[in-house]
Amino acid sequence: MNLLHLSLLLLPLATAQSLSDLYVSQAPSSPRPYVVPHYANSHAVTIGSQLYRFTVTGPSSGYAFTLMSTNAPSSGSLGVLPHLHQAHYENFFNFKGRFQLWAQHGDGEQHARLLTQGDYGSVPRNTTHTFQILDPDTEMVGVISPGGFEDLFYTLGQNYTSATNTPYVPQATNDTSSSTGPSPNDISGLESFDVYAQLDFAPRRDLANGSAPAPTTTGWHTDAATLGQPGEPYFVANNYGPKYLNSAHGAYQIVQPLVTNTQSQDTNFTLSTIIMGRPRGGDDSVAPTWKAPGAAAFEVLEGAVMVRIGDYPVARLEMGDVAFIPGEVEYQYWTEGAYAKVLYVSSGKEGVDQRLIAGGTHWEFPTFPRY
Ligand code: KMP
Ligand code: CU
Repeated sequence: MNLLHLSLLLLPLATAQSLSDLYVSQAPSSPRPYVVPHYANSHAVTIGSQLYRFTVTGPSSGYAFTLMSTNAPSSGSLGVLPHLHQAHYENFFNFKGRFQLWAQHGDGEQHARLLTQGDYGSVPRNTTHTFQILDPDTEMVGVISPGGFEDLFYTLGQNYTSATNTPYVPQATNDTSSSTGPSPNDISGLESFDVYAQLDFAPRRDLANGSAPAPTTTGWHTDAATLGQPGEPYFVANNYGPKYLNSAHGAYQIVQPLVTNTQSQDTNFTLSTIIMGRPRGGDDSVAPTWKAPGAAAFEVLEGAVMVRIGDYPVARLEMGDVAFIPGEVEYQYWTEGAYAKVLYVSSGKEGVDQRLIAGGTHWEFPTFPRY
């Protein structure tokens, strides 16, 4: 056999991508397909008792968005002093546990909600906000657009790695009164990181049934929610938001938009949850192939999700695992279980969520039909 024949034989082996190349323990330094398992060290830093991990970063997404999580014990004080961002849109999603979120509305009133698992709070640019962690095993998932805001946390925090991948470090706290984040003086010096301290904001404590002000028509965890006006903060309780059923791609999918291009305006991203059922076609069925100009990512919230990205082999993601898909890369996703749910974020206007909504119908339930 001559050299040419030998190299033709070896070529497929040399270019085949392996699952171990897809799986990373931290976000890469430039966009490429990857999967980060839940609680991977992923550039983790601690700020006081809070542990921050960054599964999608500015560099890994081409500065489209940051996807991060904050694991922390309950605290008797605010997780950070009140502040706003002029350039970044912040999204607070409750992955588990409980936290409270405050945001200043343009109507002059301060809005506060107690968020439990699956609840969402939207904090557009120039909106004063703060939060407090309230349960022992709480995980906030943050989506921040555009990407790159994590530089703030790298600067404020202490680098952290763990051999056990514990969610956060168990530590006795005898000082429950101190704020975890920067002091009033220090937070006022963070404007170069797009943090503008708003120390006159006094978080209200008069919540009733998890909400302040008291609801007029749309109660928290009692009535259907709508998304907010552009530029205004709003909250969507788990499964109380708008829903669309799509059955055009071999499986039932229920999309619940949390942010559409109407809300994100020129920060230009969309955020949704997607519930999916098992493909209906049995063995013959092939999950649809998606491709979009913008980067996308999803984090598994419930069940297990199979994903094939580009030329990589199929990966199986469980709760808390994150997949990142660069723009213009083909991918497929489906579940082998009966019911799975993901938090899906897309840069631009042509994400899978928007396409499933466009091809779907209004729907009232977080469950799909029986047949
Ligand atoms: C100091 C800060 C911020 C902070 C923590 C600090 C900040 C900010 C957030 C934040 C936390 C979780 C999220 C999203 C944002 O935390 O500005 O999911 O926005 O110690 O300035
Ligand atoms: Cu903030």
